[in-house]
Amino acid sequence: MNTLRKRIVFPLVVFVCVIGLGFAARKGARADESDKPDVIQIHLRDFCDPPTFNQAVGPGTCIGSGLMPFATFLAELGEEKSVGEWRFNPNTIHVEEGTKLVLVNRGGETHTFTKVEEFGGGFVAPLNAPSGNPVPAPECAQVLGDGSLVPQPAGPDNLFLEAGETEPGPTIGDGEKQTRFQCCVHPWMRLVVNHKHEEHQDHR
Ligand SMILES: [Cu+2]
Repeated sequence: MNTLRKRIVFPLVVFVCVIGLGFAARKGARADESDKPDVIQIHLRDFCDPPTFNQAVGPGTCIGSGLMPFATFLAELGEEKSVGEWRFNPNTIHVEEGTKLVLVNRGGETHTFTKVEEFGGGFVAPLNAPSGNPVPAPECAQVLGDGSLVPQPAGPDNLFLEAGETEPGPTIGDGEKQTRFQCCVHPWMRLVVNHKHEEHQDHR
């Protein structure tokens, strides 16, 4: 019995140890390549309450388990020019060129992740003025002759993420000091990407 156990257990222990060592070695090698992660997740967040949002804006506007009623959302927007629960998290990052962003919509609404030259309003007029962004960013919306706004088509620099969706985002390119991204629905949802390489050059 004892011998049988040795025959089975000992090789098993050796096998597990070898696998473990292999794992550790691979991890070490990866850590040596770069001490910075080259992929950063950006969470797109909101806290919309489905019944009140869907009643006010339209069916399907909000899904999930958020708890902020539409009236509270509007009240906070009016007072603060933003609603804290609606945000990109993080909202500022310092990264090396070549860093890939991965976008995760953790909220209940659709958000866009749009690269803009300058921050501005989005394509939902009723959210632009109260948030202090009366002029839409051209990357977000086209302004028609009658003043109405038309969303710009989706593309690699203008990603639309539905609730719960995860998508690969842009890769941070070179030659720029800073890149700005915003949501074209909720224009106070913003991300500033500072490029490390360029930053060092500035301080010389
Ligand atoms: Cu949004």
